[in-house]
Amino acid sequence: MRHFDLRFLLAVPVAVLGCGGGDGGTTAPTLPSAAATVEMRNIAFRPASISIDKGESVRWINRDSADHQLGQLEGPVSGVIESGVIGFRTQGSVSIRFNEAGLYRYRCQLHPTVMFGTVAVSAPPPRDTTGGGTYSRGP
Ligand SMILES: [Cu+2]
Repeated sequence: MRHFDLRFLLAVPVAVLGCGGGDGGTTAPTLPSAAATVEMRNIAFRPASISIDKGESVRWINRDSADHQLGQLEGPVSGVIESGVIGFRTQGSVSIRFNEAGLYRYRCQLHPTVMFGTVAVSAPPPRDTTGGGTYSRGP
């Protein structure tokens, strides 16, 4: 499985990440557990729309009988997902972490007119720092 951090993805040339070619390195990357999984089935993303919290990851896995490839990502942080072809024979998968809240649209590069979806990334509610919900006014 390949993993992309969206912020990192945009900070470096995507071509460099795109030709990594697997996790053959000596240090295994620690991947955050995916908050949501999107299956690719019957030339569609299922579910086509998902919601996660900011900082969480989405994992796309190919359970189809055709190859797919994540392409353009449109949203608060836009970019090209160099997922490469996500092969169905190996049930390939790609994971992306979303560090900015907002609505992202994406599509399959191989089936761009029929295969698309959205990821809604919500920011966590502000933490209550008043200590139990009480507060005091200043003078
Ligand atoms: Cu596709």
